[in-house]
Amino acid sequence: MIHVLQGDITKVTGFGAIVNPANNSLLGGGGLDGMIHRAAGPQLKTECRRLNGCETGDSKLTLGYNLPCDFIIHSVGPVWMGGTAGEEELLSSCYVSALKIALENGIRKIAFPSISTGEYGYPVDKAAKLAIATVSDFVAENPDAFDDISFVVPDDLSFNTYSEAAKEAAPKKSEPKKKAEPKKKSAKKAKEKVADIEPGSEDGANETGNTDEAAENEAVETTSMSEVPGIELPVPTVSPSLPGAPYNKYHIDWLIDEVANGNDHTYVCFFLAEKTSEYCQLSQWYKGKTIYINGRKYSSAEQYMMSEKALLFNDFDTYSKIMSEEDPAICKKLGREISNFDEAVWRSCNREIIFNGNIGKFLSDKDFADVLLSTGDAVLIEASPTDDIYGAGLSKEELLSESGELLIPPQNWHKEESDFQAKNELGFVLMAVRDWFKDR
Ligand code: AR6
Repeated sequence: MIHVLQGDITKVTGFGAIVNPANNSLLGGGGLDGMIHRAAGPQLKTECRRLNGCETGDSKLTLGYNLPCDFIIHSVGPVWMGGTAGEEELLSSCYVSALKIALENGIRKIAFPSISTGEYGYPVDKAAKLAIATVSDFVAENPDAFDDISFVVPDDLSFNTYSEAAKEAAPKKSEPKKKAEPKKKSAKKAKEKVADIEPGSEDGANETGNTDEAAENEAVETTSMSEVPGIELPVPTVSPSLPGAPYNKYHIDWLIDEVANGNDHTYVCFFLAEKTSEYCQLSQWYKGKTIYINGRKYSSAEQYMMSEKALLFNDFDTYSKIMSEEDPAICKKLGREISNFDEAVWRSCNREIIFNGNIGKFLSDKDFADVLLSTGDAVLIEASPTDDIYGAGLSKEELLSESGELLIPPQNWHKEESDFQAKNELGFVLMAVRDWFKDR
């Protein structure tokens, strides 16, 4: 379960998340932080800008972008001041907060660096003992939550120091088992990981592991086989890309080509907070009349979307919480807590789900449909300065006047890989929904 590897953490494969030893701004820096930002690409900084920094001892989550992992957990360690400024509590809190985030997001394999022992000057031997003890305690309290927690360190000295600390912390064979016996499902998973996974081995990394833990998992496997409940639904894999599907008709490249080819368009910008505009009804968070889809009632398109997101990953507990929650902001938050969540699967399905939800929304209520149809052939741009959404890849300055009013496009549309958010998924999908209504 707990391993120490020697190598470059930006290159390890097989982990759901790596941890970045960041600073309070979360906007990148020197050391490993800088390396992680360079390897992940500029979209990481764009996402980090929206996080409003991070307190020392705390952690925040982003996507992994070009790194081989799905997520990055950014954790801000303390600067070593001699040990009397609460450094121990703060460093321990980095590991706990990072593991909590992993737990909440169903991330089962995490690679940690040695937080604070570079630029921040924390002595490696003290940091290693504390890191291993903190992680071991957290794992003991959450025995089913993780498959692999590895410390990835670059040099011999830290490899030996962490390996020694891991050996000292490992339970002796004669000690009684601390762990409550887990349910069969997780016991099986644990065994698979022990048998199959050698993170970092492609990079020729050294590895040392807690083999008592492996023996314990084997034992649990054989004793709890008979507790298997009924069927288990498969978690979906990425669905095929369907370029002909109606919801894929409009996208940023289409818009850029239209402008380049001189095809004229008018534009409608919408966002929820602009209550004086009837277009605020196009927002997913708008709560108007009840929406009916397949015999179920929803109070907003967001509630439909988040409930489908939970169903996609067979998380029925979160599904029922979302279905009994009227506040779209809380629905969205619950949607971030779905277990077994896989970003790539979600990205491959969410346009279809937004499309279906909005067909349902506009079929449920004529006022909604009239507002959508009143936009004619305009290009629809979701632009919500209060949520940092600036439409199809616009910067804040391009979309907001100095007095805070929305400016009407077109400006320079930026590609997805630019520094600006360039998705406008809702705007483009709503255009496809509008086509569907027009064709009826
Ligand atoms: N893989 C694994 N570990 C590495 C790698 C690598 N590729 N490269 C370095 N390390 P540091 P801090 C080790 O300084 O002390 C930044 O400017 C390195 O040997 O990156 O928490 C931030 O923006 C060291 O043991 O992080 C902050 O301002 C450990 O990673 C500040 O540094 C952490 O070194 C954070 O300082």
